[in-house]
Amino acid sequence: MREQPFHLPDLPIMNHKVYHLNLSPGELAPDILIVGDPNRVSFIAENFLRGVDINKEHRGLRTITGYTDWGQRVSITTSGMGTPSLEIVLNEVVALHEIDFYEGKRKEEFPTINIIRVGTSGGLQPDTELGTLVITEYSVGLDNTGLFYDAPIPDENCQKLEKVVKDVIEGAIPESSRFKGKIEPYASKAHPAVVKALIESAQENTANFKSGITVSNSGFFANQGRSVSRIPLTVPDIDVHLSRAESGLKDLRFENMEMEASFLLHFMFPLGHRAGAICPIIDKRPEEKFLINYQEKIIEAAKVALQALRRL
Ligand code: R1P
Repeated sequence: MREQPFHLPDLPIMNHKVYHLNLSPGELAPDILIVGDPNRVSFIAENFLRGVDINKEHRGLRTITGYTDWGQRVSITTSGMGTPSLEIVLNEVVALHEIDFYEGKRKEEFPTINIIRVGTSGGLQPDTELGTLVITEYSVGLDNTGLFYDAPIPDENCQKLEKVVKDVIEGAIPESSRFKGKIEPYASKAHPAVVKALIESAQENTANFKSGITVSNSGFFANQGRSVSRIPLTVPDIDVHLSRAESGLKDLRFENMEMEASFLLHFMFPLGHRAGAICPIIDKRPEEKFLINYQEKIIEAAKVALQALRRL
């Protein structure tokens, strides 16, 4: 990968804190859970962290740092909803570890960041039950945030996935649409060590889980096939088309849809940091099934993710 030089003025730092997360280096551990909802940060911390010494919030982005029962320092932080917000958070997460704020340059040595998304998602496969924890092996982004980071393609499976999803999307867009040909999927890969740690941890906890491919959408409604406004959808029934598509990857299906995994993996993988995602399925719209109270599932996913961080 061609390396881009670091320009200090590009990183907003105020009083030795990154602007959006409002954190100084040392306040964020290199082992991190990242969640969409700021209230989920407190909820998981209350259930799993002791000796909390950092609890900060700015612009809806809460971060709590403390210790697990086995004495591992872990931070839980917020992505907000969608890849544009996540892009801000991840740049600051990486800068907090890689940049020397006093010298104003990148450190020669920095720790490897392990970061696992604990999110919620919609199910795509009829035979995957509501409440199943989906461990992402690959993600396909239908957002365009990732397209602005020219990272090399991680492997040939990603190449296959980009083609499969492009064909599915194009096949579903009506000929008359002005956006035909304009949605450009990008595929990204979870770090294999994180996938392995999540699977082992899920097995140990006898969690109901599956590993699979996560589709990350750039929005919640039309982008995921929900028709609520009066405007026609560019890709009608996108969820149905994806659920029926063959991924072309052995044993892996398009299991779930959410809004962050694509960019998380796309951004962290080329930097040599390790990222993954575990998201319970909380709705299956074709069957009109919803998990109203999914907090129990969040606890289950967070426990699996924290124990995965222990293995890394
Ligand atoms: C939409 O309601 C949000 O929920 C899902 C989507 O990815 C999106 O962020 O994840 P979280 O529950 O982690 O926010």
